[in-house]
Amino acid sequence: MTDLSITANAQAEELTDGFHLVIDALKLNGIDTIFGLPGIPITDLTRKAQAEGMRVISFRHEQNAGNAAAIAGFMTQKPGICLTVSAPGFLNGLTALANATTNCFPMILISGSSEREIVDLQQGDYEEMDQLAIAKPLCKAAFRVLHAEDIGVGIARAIRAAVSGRPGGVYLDLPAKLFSQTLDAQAGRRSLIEVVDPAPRQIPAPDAVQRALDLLGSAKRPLILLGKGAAYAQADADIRALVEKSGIPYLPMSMAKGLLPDTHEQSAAAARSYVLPAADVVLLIGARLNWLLSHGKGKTWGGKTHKDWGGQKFIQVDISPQEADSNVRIDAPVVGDIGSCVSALLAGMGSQWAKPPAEWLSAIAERRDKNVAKMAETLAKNPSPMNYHSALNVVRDIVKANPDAYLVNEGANALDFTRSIVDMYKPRKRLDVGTWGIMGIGMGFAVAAAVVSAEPVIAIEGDSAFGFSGMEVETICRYNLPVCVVVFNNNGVYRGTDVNPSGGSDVAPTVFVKDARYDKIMEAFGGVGVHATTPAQLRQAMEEAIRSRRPTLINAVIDETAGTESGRITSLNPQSAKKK
Ligand SMILES: Cc1ncc(C[n+]2csc(CCOP(=O)(O)OP(=O)(O)O)c2C)c(N)n1
Ligand SMILES: [Mg+2]
Repeated sequence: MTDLSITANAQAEELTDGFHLVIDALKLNGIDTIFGLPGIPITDLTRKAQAEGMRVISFRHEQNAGNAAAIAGFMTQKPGICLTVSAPGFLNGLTALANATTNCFPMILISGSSEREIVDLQQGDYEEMDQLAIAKPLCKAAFRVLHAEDIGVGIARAIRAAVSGRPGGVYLDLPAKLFSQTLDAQAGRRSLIEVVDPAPRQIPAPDAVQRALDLLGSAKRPLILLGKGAAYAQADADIRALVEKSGIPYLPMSMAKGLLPDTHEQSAAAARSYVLPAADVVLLIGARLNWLLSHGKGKTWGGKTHKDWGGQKFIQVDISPQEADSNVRIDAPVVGDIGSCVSALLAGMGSQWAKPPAEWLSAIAERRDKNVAKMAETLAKNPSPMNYHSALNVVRDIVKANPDAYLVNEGANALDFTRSIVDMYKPRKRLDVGTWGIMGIGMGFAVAAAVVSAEPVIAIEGDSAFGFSGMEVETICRYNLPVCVVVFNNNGVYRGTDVNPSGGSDVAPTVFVKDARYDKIMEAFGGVGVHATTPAQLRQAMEEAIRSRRPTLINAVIDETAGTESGRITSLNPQSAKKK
């Protein structure tokens, strides 16, 4: 070796570059997984991240990678990372970023982008797009890094923005040129930031806590509503203690199911339509009064018309001070992180807290028992073809026997029936369409749940819902994930029975190919495909899937007449004033 080459080697060792700084910054902050899809300019970033020991999960479409990142964020309280190429890849990931923000899931969409000078002069670069400007209104925060020495700050800001306060989606724009910029290795290391306390606790004000307790204590018919925010908080023991110490009946929102086991004696889920209008004081914990709760007013709450106040007083525990009064008056806002608020409420309740009046509890129990008995009768039927109930009776048993399994769920009827029939037993196990009722989360969520937890995943999918992310069964097979997809195949969107009103040869807009065999898609990639037309076949296939942990897709044939338009939310469909 000549002296010259020794010097060159020594120099090479002392340099780092944009690629490595991004990876080092993520790793320094405990982020060990990237969900993404390679291409210019981030292909080498995916390779180098894998080489540096990160888990890089490659998808077939960025929206699914984005959904995976978002739900990984929900599960772990760390921002899930989605990595995409510029313009089209970025846009494909953007739906997931916006959905994450709406649902308060922490994620960071990192997209490569084209040459700033060319993009800004609109000179027609490869995949030219002003991505930062487009992302800004759709997420919680958006940043761009132009110099390698700022990567550490960029990643730190993105992490803080994603997880602090109300969590959400963050966009991080990394122009192609950044990756090959070099920096002295030591200076590079010094430029990185290990974020201290990224989601600081926010302690509620004592007077706000007292106001809430005074109101709650005065209630004759109190009710607790647990939202997704309560599930996210990972304050499971305190939340359970609060519910049990207060003796107050509670309702879990969809993704809060399992925070306490759905079979808990204080659950009022089976008497929902009774308790909402009848309650006089409602304690909202990490639940927003949006459309999913009929905006806290109207007939659901005992109001006379759809905008009428039902007369309830509300206590709202939320991380965001702006949430109160969004729809109706909040009499006692408690602002802080859910964990701190719940423990403050719990401490303030002391040891003498009086349980709610017995009439209230027995009125709920009576309705609940009646509805549960009615449901048991329906579930026990065995019609041919299968309907939602007979198929979900099986899923209900399988989830009961495997409480650690994740349940991913999307569709309309396939969603609503699953939510009401399948009990959950542990926190954060139910992952679904969330605030928007968005289709397409299925396979992204399933992949992330399996990758993050290594637990089995059951995905109950409407046949339409499945189509939005169905190609990811290849991803499930490629990574050999313990995912059991059950497609509830009723030949279409809501039902398979619509006919073309014009009499033309096209089928109706809601109808798919009849008797499709979705199980064959899984077989194409080496997984297990099962065609199930009876509950017994469905049960056997699901049991085997859980036991074997092999990627499985069960095509569960459901009566095509069984569903209703939009499932439980038929009333949201606008009606034409014109008769034909
Ligand atoms: C991204 C997106 N596109 C469209 C919709 C409208 N939509 C709501 S549910 C649904 C599919 C319902 O059919 P399926 O999944 O087969 O469930 P089923 O009711 O038939 O059980 C659609 C298309 C949506 N919610 N999200
Ligand atoms: Mg369907």
